[in-house]
Amino acid sequence: MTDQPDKDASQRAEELRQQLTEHNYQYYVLDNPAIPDAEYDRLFRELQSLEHRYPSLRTADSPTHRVGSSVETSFESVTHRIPMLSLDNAFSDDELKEFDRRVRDRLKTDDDIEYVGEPKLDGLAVSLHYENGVLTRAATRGDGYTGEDITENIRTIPSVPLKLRGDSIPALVEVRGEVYMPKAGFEELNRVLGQKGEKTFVNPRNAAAGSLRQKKPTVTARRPLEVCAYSVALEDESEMPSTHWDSLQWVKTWGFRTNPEMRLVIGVDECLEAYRSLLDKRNELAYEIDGIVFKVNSLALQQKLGFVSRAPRWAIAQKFPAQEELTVIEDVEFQVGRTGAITPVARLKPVFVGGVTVSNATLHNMDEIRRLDAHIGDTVFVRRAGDVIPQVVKVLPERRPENASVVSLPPTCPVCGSDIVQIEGEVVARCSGGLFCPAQRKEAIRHYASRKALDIEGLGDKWIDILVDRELVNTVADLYLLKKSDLTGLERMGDKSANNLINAIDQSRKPVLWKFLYALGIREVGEATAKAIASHFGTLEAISRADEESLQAVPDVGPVVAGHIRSFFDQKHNIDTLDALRKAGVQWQEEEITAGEKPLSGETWVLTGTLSTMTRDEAKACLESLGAKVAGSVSAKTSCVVAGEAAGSKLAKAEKLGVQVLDDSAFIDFLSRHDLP
Ligand code: D41
Repeated sequence: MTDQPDKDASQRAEELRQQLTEHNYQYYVLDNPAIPDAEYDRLFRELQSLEHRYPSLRTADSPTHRVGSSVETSFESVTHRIPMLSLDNAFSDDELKEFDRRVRDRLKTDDDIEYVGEPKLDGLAVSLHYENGVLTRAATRGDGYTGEDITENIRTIPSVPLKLRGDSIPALVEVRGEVYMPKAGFEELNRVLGQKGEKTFVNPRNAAAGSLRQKKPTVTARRPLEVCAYSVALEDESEMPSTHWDSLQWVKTWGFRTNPEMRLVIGVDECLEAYRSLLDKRNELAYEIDGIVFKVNSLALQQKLGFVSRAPRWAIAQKFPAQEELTVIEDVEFQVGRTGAITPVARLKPVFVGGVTVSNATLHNMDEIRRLDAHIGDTVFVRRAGDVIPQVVKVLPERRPENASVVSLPPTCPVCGSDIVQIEGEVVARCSGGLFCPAQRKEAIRHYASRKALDIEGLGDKWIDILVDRELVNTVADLYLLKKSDLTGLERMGDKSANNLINAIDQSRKPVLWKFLYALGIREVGEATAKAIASHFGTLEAISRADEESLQAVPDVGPVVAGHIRSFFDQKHNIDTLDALRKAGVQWQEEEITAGEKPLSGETWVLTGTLSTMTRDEAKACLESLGAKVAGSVSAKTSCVVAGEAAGSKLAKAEKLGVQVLDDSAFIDFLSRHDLP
C-alpha cells in the first residue's frame, strides 16, 4: 500500500529538492559550498525518506537520483536527432595555419577570424537532453549517429544539472559536453584498485569511460566524474545567441560548468599563442587535456562553412604531444637502491611520449610485474604524464611474441652477487650485501652528499661512480681522506674542479646533528624524523645507545623506524664508519634537547593583573604545559605579556618595549586554540 502524500509532504519535498539542488550547484559547479556536508546529508536523508514513503514524490529531477539505482541498466541505443560531429585534428602549427587559410578562403575574406579556443578535455563526449528544463535523456556519442542511453549513470554525476536553473530556458535543449575524471580522482581510484590486485585504468579517459559503462549506477556514483559543457543545440534556433562564446555563457547560467581556460582569440597567430600558453599550463591543470579546440565564434559564419563528411569545417583540434605510446620491453634490469631495494626497470625500445624520448620505465616491484603480466618482448603502453617518471600501464598479451620470456627476480644482486631476500609480507626485495654492495655504497654516498643532507657541491653521480669503482672511496669517511693528488690523475678532472671538490668536502666537516643523522641514510629516517630524534636525544652518542623503547618516545617514531635505527647502530661496519669519520675530523654538532617541540617552546611569558577565569598559578601551569617559561619581570626578550585587570607597571613597560600584550579575553581565546594536556 502506498500512502498518498498530503500537501505538506509534497511541499516539503519540493522545498528540499530546491535546497539540495542549490547546494549541489554551489558545491560542484561554483566550488563554493554554502553549508557543511553534514547539513547537506541531513536534508538529503529527509528527502530520501519522504520519497520512500511517497514514491510519487520522486520526480525526474530529484537529487536523490544521484546515488544511483542499483538496478542493472542495459544501455539501449539511441539515435541522435542532430548527429554528433567529430573533430578534425591539426598536428602542427602549419596544419593549423592551413585550417585558418581554408576558413578564410571559403568565407572569401582576408580579415582575421575570431575563434574560441577551449581546452580539449580528454574524456567522453555526451549529449544531454532537457525538456522544459528537466534532464530526460543522456547518451554517449557512439559513432556520432547512434549512441547508448546512459541517463541513469549520468544522473549520478554531481556537476550535471538534473534541472536547469533560471527562467530563460527553451522548451527543448540539447547540451553537449565532455565527461572526464580529474587527475587526482584517477590516481586515487587506481591506487585503490591496484591495492586490491584489480585491473587498473591506463589513463583518466579510460577510467571515465569504464565508469560510465558500469551496469550499476551505484558504482558510477562512487567514481569521481565531472562534466563540462562545450556546445548547445536548440529545437527553436531563433532563440540562439549569435556567437559560440555567448551560447556557452548562456549554458553556464543554466547551471553547467564551462571551461574557465576558454579564450577568445583573433587571427591564427593568437591561436598559436593560445596553444602554447595552454601547453605550458597543461601539467598544472586538475584534469587531462590532449589539445586545444578552435571554433569559429560567429554562428552565422559556422553556418556558411558547414561540414564535410562528419566534421565541421569551422572547428579543429590542435593536438598536444601524446602522453601514452606503444613500445616494446626489450629487457628488464634490476637496480639496487641505497637501502638495497631492488627495482625492476623496463628497458624500452625508445619512444617519443609526453614530449621526450623515453627508453626506461619503472616496473616498481615484482607484484606489479605480476599484476601487469609483463614479459620481456611484450608490447606495452607507456605513459608519461607531466614530470612523473614513465610508467608501463598496460600489456598487450595478444601481441606477445613466441620467444617472450617471463621476468623473474634474480637470486643474487646484479651488482655485488649477495643474496637477494624478500621478507614475507613485504613487496620490496632487497640485496643483502649492505655496504659491501658497491651499488648501495654509491647510493649511500650520493645520499650523504645530497643537497638536503651535507650538501657537498660537485660530488655528482659521475664522480661517485669513478671514486667507488677505483676504490678510492669505500665509505663516506674516505671522502675526507681524499687528497688533491688522488683526483687530478682521473679523467675529466681538472685542477680547478679537484680543488673545488676538496673544498666542498672540507666544508661539510661540521654538520648540525639532525642533518648528519639524516645523511647517514638510515631506512625511513627522513628529514622530519631526523630532526625530531636529534632534538630529543641531543647527541649521536645518546641516539646510538638508545633502545627501541626509548627511541619510540620520540614523536612519530614507531616500532618499525625504531627497529631500523637500532639495527643501524648494531652493525659493526656502521660504527667503524662513524669512528673513521670522527678520526677524519668530522664533528657533528650537539643539539639542545627540547624533548619534543611544544607550541611555546623557547618563549618567555609574563603574567600581570587579575584574570577573570583563572588564578595566576593556573595560568602559569597552562603556559608551562605549552612549553613557555613564565618570568616575573618584563624585558626586551619577553615574548608576550598577559595583562589582566588592574595591570600596572609591567604592562606599561611591555608597551614601551613593544612586547606583544594579550588582554584577559584574548588570552582565553588563545588558550582555547591550543590543546591543553
Ligand atoms: O573538450 C572537448 N573534448 C571538446 C570536444 C570540446 N571542447 N569541443 C568539442 N566540440 C565539438 C564540436 C565542434 C563538433 C561541437 C568537442 C567535440 N566536438 C567532440 N568531442 C568528441 C567528438 C567531437
